[in-house]
Amino acid sequence: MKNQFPLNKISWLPFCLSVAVVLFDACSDESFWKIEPEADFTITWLTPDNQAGPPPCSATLTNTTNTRGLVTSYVWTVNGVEIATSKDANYSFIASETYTVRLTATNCNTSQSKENTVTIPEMKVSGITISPSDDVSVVEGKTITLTATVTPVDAANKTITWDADNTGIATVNAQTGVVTGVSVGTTTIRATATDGSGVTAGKNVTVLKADSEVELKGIKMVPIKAGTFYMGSPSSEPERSSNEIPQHGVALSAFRLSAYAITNEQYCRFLNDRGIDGNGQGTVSGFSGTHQLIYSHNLGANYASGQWRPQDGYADHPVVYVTWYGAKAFCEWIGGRLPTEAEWEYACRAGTVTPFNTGNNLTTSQANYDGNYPYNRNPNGTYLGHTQPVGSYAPNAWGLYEMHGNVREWCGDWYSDGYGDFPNGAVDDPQGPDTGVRRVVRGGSWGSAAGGCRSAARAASGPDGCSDYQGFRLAAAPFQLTD
Ligand SMILES: [Ca+2]
Repeated sequence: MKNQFPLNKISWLPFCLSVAVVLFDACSDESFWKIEPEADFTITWLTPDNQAGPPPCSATLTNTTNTRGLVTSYVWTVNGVEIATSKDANYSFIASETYTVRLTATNCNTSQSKENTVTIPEMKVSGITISPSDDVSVVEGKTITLTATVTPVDAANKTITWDADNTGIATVNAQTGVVTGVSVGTTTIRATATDGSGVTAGKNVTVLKADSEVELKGIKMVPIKAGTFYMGSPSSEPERSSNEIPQHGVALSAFRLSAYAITNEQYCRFLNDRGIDGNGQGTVSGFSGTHQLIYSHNLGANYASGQWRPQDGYADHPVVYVTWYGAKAFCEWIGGRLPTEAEWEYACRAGTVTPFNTGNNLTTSQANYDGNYPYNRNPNGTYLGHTQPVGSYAPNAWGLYEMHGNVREWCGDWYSDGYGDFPNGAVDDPQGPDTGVRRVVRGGSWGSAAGGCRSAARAASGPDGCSDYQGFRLAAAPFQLTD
């Protein structure tokens, strides 16, 4: 084409200015600013599987816009709110919802945008913890409630469902976690999250046979759970004694305790099995020589014709005239031991903190003691003057009978006016003093005033001592399937 601009002096100046503008203002030339093909970006999730996870979920937003053209600015928005003006960006999505992520690239007066939607899923359960944390046992026909705690606490759906591995052994309510023992055995009870996370946790539950699996060679034993309590009496307790202080915290391991005091019939089985003759003497482990175990008595056991027999009509009464040595020897013969003083008080209280496990008073319809001496100016009751059959009175909350009254009961510990060498703080499984003269007896008897039957009331007797108001009950290790 012929040049239409004459190269004269007049036309040179505007021409040069025009060239200068073209050279230094890229926006005037489409070939510079065109962004091809379009604004674009990728999202990289900072999760192990590079998938959008539960909140907070972080991502790197990487700009992939074709930058062949000259881009003058980038603007990132999430749900319309600007989050960055850099080429690339990072963002943390903090809610379970759908977000719109938008990148706008601008050159001069032209903008191009790219939009992506991302959905952040709900926070799911990542762990389940079942309590109680220890292995659990339940007696046939009885129930125990399991509870499940899920993590994280922010999980959108914390609902779990329960199921049992073997419903012939135990069933469980799918919603409440209440387990019912069906038949003897062990099965796994599971808690499973219902949010699709697949998280599950299991707990072994052992079902015990009612009144027989937990028993020890024919003696009904009550499983006592591990726990803590305050031993001794508070200063506000009427008729308390100075040997019940200081009140102190005690933590105990699980054990078993016989539901009743050992009876004449049970004790005679031991005497005859051991071949103890009419002098009532025998050996006791840990002590040299022979010791008096028992004396014949008209409320207890009698020796005649080469056999020990309960007094007629007293087979199911607590054995009496039994010494501490005799009580210890029986417990070892049958595979158990005497309770410690702390175990005895813990079991007597059965979770109560009142003077009696019946509350603030003990009536003679609740226990066998001398009703002429009621507690704390309450009305008089009856006085029966001798033992009653075991199980004559209602049990405490843990199923133990006649912890108060009937016969007072030997414990394994030596007695001291304080609680031995107990520190002021809480103590674990205390065993009492290392040495002493007398052994602890607890719970009062048919001959006691009500105040002497209190849960905290302490008495003592020489290990050779015996009387018609003194017996014992059996303690043993926690239930094991190998028993
Ligand atoms: Ca008793």
